Amino acid sequence: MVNSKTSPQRLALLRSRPFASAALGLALCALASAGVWHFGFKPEPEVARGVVQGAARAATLECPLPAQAAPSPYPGMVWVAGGSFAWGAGIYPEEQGAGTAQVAGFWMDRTEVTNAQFDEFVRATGYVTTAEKPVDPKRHPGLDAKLQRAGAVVFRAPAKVDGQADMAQWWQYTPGAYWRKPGGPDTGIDKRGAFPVVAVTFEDARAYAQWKGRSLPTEAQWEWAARAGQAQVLVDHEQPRHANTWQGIFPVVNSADDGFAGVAPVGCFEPNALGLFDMIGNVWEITRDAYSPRRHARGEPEPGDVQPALRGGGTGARVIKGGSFLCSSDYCMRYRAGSRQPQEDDLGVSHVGFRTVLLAPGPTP
Ligand SMILES: [Ca+2]
Repeated sequence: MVNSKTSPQRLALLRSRPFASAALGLALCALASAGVWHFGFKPEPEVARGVVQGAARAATLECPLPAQAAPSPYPGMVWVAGGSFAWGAGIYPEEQGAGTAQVAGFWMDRTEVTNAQFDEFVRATGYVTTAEKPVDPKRHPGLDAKLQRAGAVVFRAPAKVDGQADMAQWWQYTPGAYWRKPGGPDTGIDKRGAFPVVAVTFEDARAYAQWKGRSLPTEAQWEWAARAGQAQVLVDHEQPRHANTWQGIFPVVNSADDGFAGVAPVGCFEPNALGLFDMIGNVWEITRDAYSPRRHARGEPEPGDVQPALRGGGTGARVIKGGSFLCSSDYCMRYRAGSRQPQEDDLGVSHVGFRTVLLAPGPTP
């Protein structure tokens, strides 16, 4: 982002190691956009413990999905008819409009990919995710040895915060965290098969999609699907009532008025007009598009438009969409179809997941 508060030093704090790329910090810094900060609040016990995956009050472990409104030749996917729309949401600089995007029709998962679905993939292929492998020193030269350990970035709600400058107060690089242990070595996903898989990277998501014979959505496909056919620039930035976001004072008080302090199982909120669940909130979703601060309707950024930090020795970054359970009205209003953030390609985070798309003929009338 695209935010004056972002600096390599702060990013280093986030991952507790020197960043070779600014991307993750940019992504997480989403959360640092503004804020009204209040100190000394005593959070709910669930929050103080740092809920990563779980409900605030009762343990909602699954939300049964309704039958699909229309028969689908691809179970679990819905048809998104093609169209064109004006880019832009206009809250943050990187969201500004850039002309018109045209999207051909495609099929899309109606939910985020779940732990159970990802487990099928891993069991079938033996795939090992990025977070399970030590960091490649060639991709992150000069990295402290202890920080080359396999792991992922985990959100932990602090009991209190001392200013907003240090995001390491709630983001911690956690060795041993990966999709089966998304909060760290002492956590797990037992009984959480219906939750979206998190702590996966672009490479992991792409591997899953390829295994399914599918692909990851482009930013345009994703945004068009989240808009559910609204072609005009979206200006509304009200916090949605029917999505898993953060209610309260980020990051210390989460009233969880929507029922969830952490990640929710997929499909717990009303779907959009196309029948797609959780496009807004819950977890950010990885797209196939390389990130640049400016939008491009056709996907890949133009050569001169990639951030210098993302070229050369650093890793790439992809656009992620839709916000997460951490988006709040006082801090990160990214619970919108037009929101976008960069996410480092080789770093898993506890609030980032994905869904897949399929290019195939549409339903027969
Ligand atoms: Ca919530």
